Amino acid sequence: LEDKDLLRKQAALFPLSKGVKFSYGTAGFRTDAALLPSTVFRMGVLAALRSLCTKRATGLMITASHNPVHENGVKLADPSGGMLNVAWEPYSDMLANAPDVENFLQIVEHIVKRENIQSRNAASGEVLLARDTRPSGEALVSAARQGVEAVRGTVAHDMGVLTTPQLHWMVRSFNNGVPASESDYFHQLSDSFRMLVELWHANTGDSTHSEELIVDAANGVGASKLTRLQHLTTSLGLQVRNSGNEGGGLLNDGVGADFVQKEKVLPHGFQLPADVGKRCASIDGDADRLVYFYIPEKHEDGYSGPVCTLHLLDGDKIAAIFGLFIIGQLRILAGYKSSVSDATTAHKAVVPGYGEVKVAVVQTAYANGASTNYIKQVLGLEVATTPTGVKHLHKKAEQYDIGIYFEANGHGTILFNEIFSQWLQDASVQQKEAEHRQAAKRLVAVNEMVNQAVGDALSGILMVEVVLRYQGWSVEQWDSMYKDLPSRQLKVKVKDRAVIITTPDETRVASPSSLQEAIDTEVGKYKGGRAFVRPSGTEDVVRVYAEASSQQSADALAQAVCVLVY
Ligand code: NG1
Ligand code: ZN
Repeated sequence: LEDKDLLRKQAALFPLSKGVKFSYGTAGFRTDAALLPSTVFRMGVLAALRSLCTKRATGLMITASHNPVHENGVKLADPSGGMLNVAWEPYSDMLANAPDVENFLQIVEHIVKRENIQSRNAASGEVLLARDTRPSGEALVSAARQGVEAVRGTVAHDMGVLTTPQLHWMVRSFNNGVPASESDYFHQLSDSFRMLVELWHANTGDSTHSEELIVDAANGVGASKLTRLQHLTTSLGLQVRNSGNEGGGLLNDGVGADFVQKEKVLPHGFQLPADVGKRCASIDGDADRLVYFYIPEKHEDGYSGPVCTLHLLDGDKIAAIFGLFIIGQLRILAGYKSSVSDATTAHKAVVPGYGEVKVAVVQTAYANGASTNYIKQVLGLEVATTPTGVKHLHKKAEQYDIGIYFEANGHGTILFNEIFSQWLQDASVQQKEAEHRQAAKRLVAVNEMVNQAVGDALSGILMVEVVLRYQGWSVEQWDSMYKDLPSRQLKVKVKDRAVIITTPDETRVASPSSLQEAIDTEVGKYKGGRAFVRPSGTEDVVRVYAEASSQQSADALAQAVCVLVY
């Protein structure tokens, strides 16, 4: 590196907090905001090095997603707009934990050598910075900026307060040489939404607006962004609650997608009986997760455990309705009469002029078993499974012409591969039949609208709303695509969660093997039972997941497995 003295001087301003061990984990560093300045400064340095190495812009986001407001975190975006390349994760751990400045400099040197990073004089590295609405964010962005600019030859651009997916989108667009401002983001989403709505009108002649969607914005950054999106998309009826405005509630406190998905209870700001039957959604603190829910008219499940007042439509159900739409459009292109598959027609979409379009839904072990069955058996789509963490799902989804990926918690998107997306563009003008051109146009618009960099609650909402209109479905009708198997997710605090090592697909414990044997014995006691445990990558806990044929059994199985872990 050209200017070691500059780096030494700046690094000395950010001494490591004592007694904390940092780990990049599933999705970046997260902890109490007060402990983070040194980590964020150092990640600024790493983002700069990654940019110099790839000769493209990278991104750095200050957020702790669904975690409490006093916490914060930092995650890096790779030049593609996706998560930081996993090969670089060990560098982030090494840098974050370097005990002193000299040690830190040695690690920087090591990275520079190993990655063959050439020192440059002109500004050749660029890092885009952003933060969510946490009060600690401003100071941390400043630490990040100082880190970036302590590496000679790189500049930082502060993009202000954004959702995580907006920053990833910007990095991707910036590197692709297309318009990349926040207003470009909103226009791209709303223009393609409008296009999809117009193509729907053209089909049905229907111009009625469905009932408005009520969104719980987790008192976070998504609230103001949704409002802005709404101004641009007049036909999207939207009501934002939990917007985090002054005098309102706290970020992620009894609100938001994580709370709703895990606890399955109503977030603050939603009431019985006023909200019964309404179509509702929750996003998380940095707006990269989305779940839908509604309060049913009456309860059929007679179970009197913890009060379950809402019906949840999680990431699995979002993946299912997206899969339904995609396969429907492909079937039109393939020349099938009906867009819905039935027993007599093959599920495969072989499109004249392209060949077989490879489509898959990518899930993790947390996907509800009923969703996997539905996607395979009813939609006829391939289901691929990866370990937890968007970086794994994203990578897998990239292997298909269209890869739909979702974690049960609502993080996911739809990826189109470049060759297929080019073919669709051509097909949207060149296909002979108007019906075929329209189907291609719809898929082109979906490709534009749905964030290609990372899961995005805003583009996810637009997509769900479009598909519901095409299907003519209410939220209840969507919910009835399949019935979730009763499940329970719990977490256990243990002395050292690293003791538990799982198989690569995370469905079994590899070590200690006695634990897996004991889990097997418990699972064997329940009809249709399934359970697994894994150490969390973002919290100091071991997660326990169980499914069974009744809610009571799922609860009991999860409890029993917790006892084994403890
Ligand atoms: P961990 O803590 O590793 O389980 C959680 C979520 C992931 C992912 C990350 C990042 C579950 C079971 N796990 O990871 O899916 O979203 O946080 O936010 O929901
Ligand atoms: Zn998030």
